[in-house]
Amino acid sequence: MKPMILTVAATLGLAGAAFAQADFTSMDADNDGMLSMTEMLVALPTLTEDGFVAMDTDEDGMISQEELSAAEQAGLLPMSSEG
Ligand SMILES: [Ca+2]
Ligand SMILES: [Ca+2]
Repeated sequence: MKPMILTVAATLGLAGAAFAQADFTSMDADNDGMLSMTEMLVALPTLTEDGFVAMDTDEDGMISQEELSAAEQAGLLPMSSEG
């Protein structure tokens, strides 16, 4: 999955940024600008560790807004049925 995600992230640009902004801000409970697995699970109770790792394209253990946006565009988020 990772090569595909990286391609999406590289080609996405800012296309999904506006959409992801609201979700990201609301999900970032401690406002540190990054989403932890715990924070992701609040919004996405069905998220698995594998799913989290798949989103974490730079493997720093946290999801950035760019990573969330890329995951959204790649259809990795359980909540991304539309939009
Ligand atoms: Ca956070
Ligand atoms: Ca990351």
